[in-house]
Amino acid sequence: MSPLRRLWEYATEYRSDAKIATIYSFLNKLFDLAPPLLIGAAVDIVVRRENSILADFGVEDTRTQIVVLAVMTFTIWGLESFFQYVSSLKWRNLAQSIQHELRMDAYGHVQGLELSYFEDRATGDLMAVLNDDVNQLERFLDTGADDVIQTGATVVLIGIVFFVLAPSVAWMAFIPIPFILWGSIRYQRTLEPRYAAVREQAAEINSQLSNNLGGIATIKSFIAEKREVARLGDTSQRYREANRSAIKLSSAFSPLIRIVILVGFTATLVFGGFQSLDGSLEVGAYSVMVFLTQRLLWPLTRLGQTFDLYQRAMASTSRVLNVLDTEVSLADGTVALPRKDVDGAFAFENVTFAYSEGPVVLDGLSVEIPARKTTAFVGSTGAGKTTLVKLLLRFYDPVSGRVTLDGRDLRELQVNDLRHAIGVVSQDVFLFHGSVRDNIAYGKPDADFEDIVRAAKIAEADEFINELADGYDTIVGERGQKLSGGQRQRISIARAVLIDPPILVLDEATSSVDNETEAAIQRSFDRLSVDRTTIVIAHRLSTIRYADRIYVLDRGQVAQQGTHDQLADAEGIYSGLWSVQTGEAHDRRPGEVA
Ligand code: TTP
Ligand code: MG
Repeated sequence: MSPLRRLWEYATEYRSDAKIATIYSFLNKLFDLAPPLLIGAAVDIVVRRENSILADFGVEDTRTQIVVLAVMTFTIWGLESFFQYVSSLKWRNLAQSIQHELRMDAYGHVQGLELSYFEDRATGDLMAVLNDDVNQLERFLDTGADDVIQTGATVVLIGIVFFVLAPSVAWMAFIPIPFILWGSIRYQRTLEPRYAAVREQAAEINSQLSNNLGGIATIKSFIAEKREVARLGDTSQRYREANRSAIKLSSAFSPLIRIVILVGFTATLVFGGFQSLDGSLEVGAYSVMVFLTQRLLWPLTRLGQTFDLYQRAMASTSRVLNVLDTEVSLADGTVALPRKDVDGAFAFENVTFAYSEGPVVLDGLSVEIPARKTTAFVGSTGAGKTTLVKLLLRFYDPVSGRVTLDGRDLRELQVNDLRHAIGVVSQDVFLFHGSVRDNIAYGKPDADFEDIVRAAKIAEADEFINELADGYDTIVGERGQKLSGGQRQRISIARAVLIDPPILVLDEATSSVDNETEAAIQRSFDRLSVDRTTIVIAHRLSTIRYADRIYVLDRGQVAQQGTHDQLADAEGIYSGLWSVQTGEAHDRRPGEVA
């Protein structure tokens, strides 16, 4: 389906507006083409006096005829201006509305897509679609659509006048039109892939820019500035080349059209002239024809620009509509789970999972996470601990096996209810640009200030927040970059605490704070985790020492499980880790003295 068709199918609400705008454009052209006829009528009055066309309508007196004509002229030109105004108003507002709608729809849709979609696509690329590509549409709808309709109207209206005036020569003026139409369609087909390539390169630049600006500190610290400039240079060069190839073609259009038009124009001039000389064509009709041929054919030269706008807009529209057509592959469940009914017992039953095409991360994992208890996961880096959390939140579905909450498969539950029940402090803390207070209240925007402070106290964050320049109103910067790692982490703990969820997940929640602060946070958690399902992931075993049950993960499987005391005494990974962390095991080199 052509992008325009797709857009039409999409913009159901705006179809009537588009139709009205089309009518306005048509009327605008109708009144715009009237002046030559009015001039003709004026000449007619002066030459034929009491026998003029107006006299046929019953206006006998020549002076009155002139006045009537003047009133008509005034009205018609007035109407032309009026319809020019309303058509421009309608088209431009239509452009704004469709653009707004499309942007909101596309963003809403993208937000609803599952996480894996975002992992496979560069953020900058998506940004280009949601911003640049949506905006391209405006350019075409603003003026292009109006142009196309007015050109079409010109051809039809002048055609009618011509065939009424002088059918014997009229066809000559129309000779170029089939060629122009044929050429335009060919031209569009060739141009389409070229503009698609341009948009792709534009997105590429966008994603590179957003990536680089996000990683500016890394670029600087590895003195990679020159390399990055060169890399961007390459991308920009490709964009330029893609555009060049489109420009080469699009610039040739107008001149070619002009030549075809010239043929039609000259034919009318010559053959009309011959007929006129022979006396078979009225001199007046001949001059009107030559004059109108200009008005008929000239606007067609503008088609080049219009098609150019059109192609650019359609290349972008396709990209936006493609995003809108991306289907959500994680289907939402139907069973509601109000927060108050959540018990909080999770179970992984023989779960196997891999990220898209990647290697197996969880390999037939079976784990019980009892309700209202603290369950800990340890294991080497890359063992699949964070992956486990992502499955709990149903960011992904297992490849086989199932994950249940209170005995129900997560796939049955309404995903919003599920996530509403879980508070997560994730390993990669993300703060939004805004105040400390807004960041803590992110999961509960209507929270009272006292509750925010209480949550901050539990997270051992209140003290440092009060020392910030504007306290709770301090702006944290993009991604919270104006705060230290440990500060960010504590804000994200406060954020999870504030929503007071029945299930709390702490993935390396205290890994960036000092031991003393960690111990203080730990004491808060000990109070918090009473009667709450708490899942703790930590490398520092002191953090999970008092968990009710500890699972040791190794290569996507449970290697060991038990309490700290049981595991510390048993032979295995855990006791090994424990002795390293408590300093009982030393990896000494030969000859080294203890
Ligand atoms: P994680 O589950 O993130 O490992 P982890 O949380 O146990 O490790 P850490 O202690 O360092 O936090 O990743 C498990 C594997 O999955 C790892 O090999 C990387 C891979 N992986 C992907 O392939 N795609 C992804 O999007 C993620 C997050 C991980
Ligand atoms: Mg992890």
